[in-house]
Amino acid sequence: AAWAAPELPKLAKKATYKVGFAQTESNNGWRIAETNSMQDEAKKLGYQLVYTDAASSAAKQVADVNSMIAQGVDAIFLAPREEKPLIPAIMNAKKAGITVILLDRNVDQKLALAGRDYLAFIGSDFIEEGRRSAEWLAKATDGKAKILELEGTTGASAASDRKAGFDAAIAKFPGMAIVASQTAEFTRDKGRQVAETMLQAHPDATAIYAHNDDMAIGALAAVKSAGKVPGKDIVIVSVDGAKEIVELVVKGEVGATCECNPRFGPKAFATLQAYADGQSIPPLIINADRFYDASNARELLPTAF
Ligand code: GYE
Repeated sequence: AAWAAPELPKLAKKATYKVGFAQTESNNGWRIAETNSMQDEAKKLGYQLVYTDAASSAAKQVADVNSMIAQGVDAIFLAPREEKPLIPAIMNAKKAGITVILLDRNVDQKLALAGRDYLAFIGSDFIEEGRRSAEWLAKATDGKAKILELEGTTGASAASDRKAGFDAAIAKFPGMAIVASQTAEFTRDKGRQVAETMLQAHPDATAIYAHNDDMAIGALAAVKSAGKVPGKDIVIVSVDGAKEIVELVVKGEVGATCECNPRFGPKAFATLQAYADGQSIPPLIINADRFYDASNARELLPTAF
């Protein structure tokens, strides 16, 4: 088992900090919006930001965090790609006396615990996002749907929890079933490829649930090239709520999307400052997500990321 200090590292009060932000990858709009938000806020506060991009490799992300520790940063913001591989890096930071805040994805709570091994997790309730997507779909289809599911990155909390929440909710509807489910790694390209194969194998599918907007947009292209009419033959629901998909909801090509807001900067840095000020920080800081469908997409579009 990883070595764990009994107490969380303290953070001294300083006028300015050198902080790390260990990003997972930059291959979708959501990630770029998150990075921009973190960089903007650091700049606003006059903090030095050590930014790394793990380029979709958990191993590289571990090395990135270890290098931040070696550089003596005051604190580390980490968006852990997967739930397990980043645990040793989190424990290393704790041992080195560096405050860690996890952003957007969490780690396995049996192996490293928020509030004990790292200060806090800030992000969405992914189980709830899955549940809300399922419940919207149940309403939209009168509880009857043959669903193709595009899963996010295997081992990522955002993927496993969005699946768990969706599964639990559709279990209450005997007319709803997932007929195929496969990872498309949260990317648009794989979303299109996987949806294409699935649509060939299941020409009678009536719905697509994608764990993020990028995969949904890829799937939309696959639906069209299969000669099906999105919104009529196939209803698509996803998670993230990027402007690009909210526009597609307005157009009626995508049914709905559950928001997962990537603008972490202000909250992330405010949490760090509150901790340095001696305030007690809740271990789980959960963002409030909106939900976009035909009833509100046009009105909310200007405020989407
Ligand atoms: O939904 C997806 C991104 O971890 C919440 O990861 C995040 C997810 C987000 O790549 O688009």
